[in-house]
Amino acid sequence: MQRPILLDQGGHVDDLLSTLLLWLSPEVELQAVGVTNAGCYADLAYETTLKMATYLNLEGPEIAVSNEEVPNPFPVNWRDDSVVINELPLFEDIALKRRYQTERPRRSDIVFSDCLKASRVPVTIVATAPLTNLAKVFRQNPELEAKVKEIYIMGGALKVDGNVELNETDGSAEWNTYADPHAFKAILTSKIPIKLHSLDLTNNLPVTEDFLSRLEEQAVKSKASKLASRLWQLVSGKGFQYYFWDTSTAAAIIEPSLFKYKTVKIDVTTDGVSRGKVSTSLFGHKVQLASSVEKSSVENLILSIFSMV
Ligand SMILES: [Ca+2]
Repeated sequence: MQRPILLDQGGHVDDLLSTLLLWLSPEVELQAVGVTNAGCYADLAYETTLKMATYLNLEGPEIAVSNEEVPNPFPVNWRDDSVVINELPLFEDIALKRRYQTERPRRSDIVFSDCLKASRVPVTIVATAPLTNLAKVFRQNPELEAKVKEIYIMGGALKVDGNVELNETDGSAEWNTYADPHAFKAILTSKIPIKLHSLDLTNNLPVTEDFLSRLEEQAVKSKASKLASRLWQLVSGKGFQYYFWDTSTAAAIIEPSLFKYKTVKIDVTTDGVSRGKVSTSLFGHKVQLASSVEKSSVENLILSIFSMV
């Protein structure tokens, strides 16, 4: 049986491609996708998500949106990428196609709650964005924690530097945990089992030229590969190193055996210049921290899933 999945994603290239991986994977049933105001403008990234589905003739999950601003918003230049992503020339192909989901979107937290309430089996949640919406779901419906099998979170930096470089911070936090540290803390203190995919691991997973040229080779015969290639090209090679942050987290859900985990106790700093910093703590909360993976196996899995369509 396919494993039911809910995904809350942050609208940037990495998030959009993770959505696609989970959507295309025969191993899982993607039931709902939330688009949140993380590294994007949620309305635009919502539209892009629909365009991807229309372009590839996909069917399946309800796409929801949350327009709520996260407490510590992402940089404007990242969010501005939403415009370019949404205007990808390749989407001009979809003008005459039947649009995916034409009605107005429902709010992410409502859709997630409905899915959890309706599910007869425990559901896996994936968050490649700040946990604002998911924390809201369980604040309003704590009984739904019992319906969650586990949550995979892309976020945090434990033994490595963070990636938030702002004057008012000390550089120890990763963007997803920084954007809403209180929401991260709320999930951490819940009963939901957590698998954490932090920068400690993803720093070893850069999106390389070699990988992109393999993807481009299979793009001749595969529309999903072509779309993925165009999206990664938008963000790679501009003096900025892109990583398989969210896409490797999606790979872990599709093929759990690729990753090794170790149990650690962690906590998060919620206020001050280190807000969003995740550290090990003797009295912290137990999580499974993704600790190792063969880079080539992640790349091969991603290439094989995109090659299917
Ligand atoms: Ca993300």
